[in-house]
Amino acid sequence: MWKLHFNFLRYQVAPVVASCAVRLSSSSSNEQRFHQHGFSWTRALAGILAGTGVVLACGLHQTVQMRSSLPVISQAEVAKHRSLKDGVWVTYKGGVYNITEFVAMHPGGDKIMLAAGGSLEPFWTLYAVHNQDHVLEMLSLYKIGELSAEDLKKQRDVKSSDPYSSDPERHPVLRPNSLKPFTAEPPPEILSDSYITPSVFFFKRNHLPVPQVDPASYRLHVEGLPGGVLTLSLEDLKTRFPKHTVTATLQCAGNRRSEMNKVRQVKGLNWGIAAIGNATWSGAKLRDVLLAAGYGPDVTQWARHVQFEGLDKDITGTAYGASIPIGKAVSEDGDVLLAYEMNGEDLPADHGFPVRVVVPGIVGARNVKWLGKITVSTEESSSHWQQNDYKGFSPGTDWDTVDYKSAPAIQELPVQSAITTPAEGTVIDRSAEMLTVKGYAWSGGGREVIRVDVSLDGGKTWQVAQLKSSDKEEDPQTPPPLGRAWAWKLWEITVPLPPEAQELEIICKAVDNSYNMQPDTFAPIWNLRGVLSNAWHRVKVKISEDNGEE
Ligand SMILES: Nc1nc2c(c(=O)[nH]1)N[C@H]1C(S)=C(S)[C@@H](COP(=O)(O)O)O[C@H]1N2
Ligand SMILES: [Mo]
Repeated sequence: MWKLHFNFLRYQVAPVVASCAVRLSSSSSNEQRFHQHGFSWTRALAGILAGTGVVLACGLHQTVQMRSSLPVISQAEVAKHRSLKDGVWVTYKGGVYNITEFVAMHPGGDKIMLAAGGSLEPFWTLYAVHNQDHVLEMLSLYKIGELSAEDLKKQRDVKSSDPYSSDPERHPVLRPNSLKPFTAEPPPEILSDSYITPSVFFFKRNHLPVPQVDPASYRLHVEGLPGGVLTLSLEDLKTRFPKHTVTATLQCAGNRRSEMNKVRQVKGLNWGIAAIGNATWSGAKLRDVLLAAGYGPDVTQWARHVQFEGLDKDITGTAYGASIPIGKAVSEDGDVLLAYEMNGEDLPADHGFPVRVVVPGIVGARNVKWLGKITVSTEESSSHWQQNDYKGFSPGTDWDTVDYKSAPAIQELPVQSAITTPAEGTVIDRSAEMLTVKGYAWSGGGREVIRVDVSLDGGKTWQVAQLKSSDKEEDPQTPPPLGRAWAWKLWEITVPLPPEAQELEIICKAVDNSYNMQPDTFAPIWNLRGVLSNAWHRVKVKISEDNGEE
């Protein structure tokens, strides 16, 4: 007989915030005991075994007494164990694991049942991003045998079980934050090379494998309106509705998280300053499609939100989802698009082919890609990403106290700017005499950036940068209508190198037309998920005196 004592100290992170202690007893032929011994495992295990796909952090305490030799087990035998009654067995990298106890005790552990009697790999690749070692260590507790060599070979032949295997090629210059799912940003200086960010360089933020959508059989479903369900093909979307083009900046809620992370650790991808881009988007107006689906003045009496669902799904069939307020969706000035083109071409696979929502002025997360369904509702999207992520909290809120229900979902983003060149640590030759600083500036909600201030001396003195709304030398662009400034401004300033200085601390800060400004430091805006990270951007460079050019 053996006993397991698991002490789940806490479930730290979204989507579940709860505390529980689980005591579990089970039996097997070996007498083994698992004692308390500091060992914590996080995201990946919970993602795989509890199937939530997101972060749970638990403290698990154990001492493992390894078995000396384990029996060889066939896949046919493993396949007989796919229920709590018969036991739940899975294979991973040639090992056979009896995870019955884990499933039995774990609330919400039903999703793991999809792997029962078979291989864990597809689930692993879908969810495991971090702490794989910890997961393996955890799994090792449950190991009961080795998969037969023959069956292992068969498994390896089915490589296509990797749900990411059909993800598109990406430009090698992109700097990945994670590969599966793929998330990446370009080198910052690329952003200021052109007013419109080329699609290949545009940051990519996927939560799941890129779905392969056949444009011919693609259907968009619009639900929740008196007109019944409206189903549109891609052709319908292109021909039945006027085509609109909007230049809009898209920014991830986590852009510049790495700077906030330096104050105190936050959870999330460690984005630099380039999880932002500016593109032209073309498609049908969401407003027009909702009108065709029966939207009328009476609907505003009850409808509050428009929900979107992607065609990218996790192993349980749950799609990526988000919602926006109905007012933004139906307003003539909201400019919300069901876009089928980016920068004049079909949407690239990574950016939502064939159709994505573009919600100008609103956080990236609501700009749902690979759009499959639109639902007009009294409720916000119930998706994890609307309810338990992408929200801001006080610097005093930690994972033990956070209540996701207490904060609204992020929609409009605050004013933002950053220096794209020079890069941190650049050495500038004194003989250059002049220094050019470049960057981007943008604000959410259609608020126009009206000024960018730049300092070379850590904020003691300031100069105003020149703003650009196109790539043309002279900038004859008429300003956007009030409240509809969806696109960023690039800015630059060329200044003489200060004569005495050996080192410069370059700072930029933007002001929007509501006179909102960026905070000077990150500490007061720190939040546990590292979102809304918009403090002054600071870059230190050195000036070298020795040169042969005099
Ligand atoms: N269907 C779907 N839509 C999605 C996402 C996703 O993972 N799936 N990620 C969201 C997030 S968090 C961001 S920041 C943007 C990123 O868009 P991009 O990859 O085109 O830059 O897409 C949003 N829309
Ligand atoms: Mo994002």
